[in-house]
Amino acid sequence: TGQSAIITGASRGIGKEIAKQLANEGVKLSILGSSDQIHKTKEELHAEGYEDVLSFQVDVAKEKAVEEVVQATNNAYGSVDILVNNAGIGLFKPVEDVTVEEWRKTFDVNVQGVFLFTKAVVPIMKKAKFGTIITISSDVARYTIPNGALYTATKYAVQGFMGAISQEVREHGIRVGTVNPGMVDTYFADSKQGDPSKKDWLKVKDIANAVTYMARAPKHMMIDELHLHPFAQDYPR
Ligand code: NJP
Repeated sequence: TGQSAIITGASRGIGKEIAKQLANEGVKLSILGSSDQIHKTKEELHAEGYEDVLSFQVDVAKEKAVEEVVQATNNAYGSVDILVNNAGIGLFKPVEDVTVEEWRKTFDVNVQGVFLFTKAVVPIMKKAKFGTIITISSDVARYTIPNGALYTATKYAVQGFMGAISQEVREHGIRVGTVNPGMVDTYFADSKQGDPSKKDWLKVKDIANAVTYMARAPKHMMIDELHLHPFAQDYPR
C-alpha cells in the first residue's frame, strides 16, 4: 500500500498490537515509547518478518524530539499517512492525594503529547491532502468516575482537542477520530497484562481492530468516534 504510520506508546499494551496489525496491513511504521523496551518491540516485529519499522525512545511531551520523529518518518517513507496517538498514563486516587507533579505529568503525556504530534504531522498531511489522525481517548470521556478526576480531565481535554482539529483539517483531506475504550487488559496504571482478574475485560486486539478499521477505511468514509467497553462493564448513563 505504501502508507506509513507513527504509533506512540507502542512498546507494549494496545499500541504494540496496533503496530502488529498495521504492519500486517503493509503499513510502514515508526513506533515510539519512553523506555528502551520500544527497540525490543521493533526486534519482535523484524523477527515476524516486518522490515519497515523504525523505533524511537522518545517522551511524547518533548517538542523537539517529537518533531525529529515526524521528520525522520517523512524522510524514510516519503509520507506520514497515519498518526496514532496512543501513549497514555493513568493514575487513580482521591483528588486530595494527587500532587501537582502527578497532575502535570499526566497532562504532559495524555494531552501535550497528542498536541505535539498532531501539530507536527498536520503540515505534512496538508501538503499531501491526505491523512488520518486517530487518538486513543477513553470511555471516561463521556462519564465520570470517583478517584479518576485527573485521568478523566485529560481525556475530556483530548476529546475537545480532537473535535476542534477535526473541523480545522477536514478541508485538507485529513480525517480525525477517537477510539474510546472502557477497561482493557494491558499494563495500564501499574497493572499486568494477562492478570486473571481482568479476564472479562477488552483485549488489546479489540482496540487494535477498531484502530485498523478506522485507519484503513475507504477515503470517502469518516469515523468520528468509536466507543467500546466490556459487556461486563456497565456505566451510569
Ligand atoms: O497502557 P500500557 P495501554 N512517551 O501501560 C507508552 C488508553 N486507555 O496500552 O514509555 C512515550 O500497557 C508506554 O511505553 P514506555 C490509555 O489512556 C487504556 O492500556 O516505554 N510513550 C507504553 O508503550 C492510553 O492512551 C485503558 O513505558 C509513553 C504505552 O505508552 C492507551 O489506552 C482504558 C509515555 C502504554 O501502555 C494505551 O494504554 C482507557 C511517554 N511519556 C483508555 N508514557 C485500559 N487499559 O483499561 C507511556 O479508557 N508511554
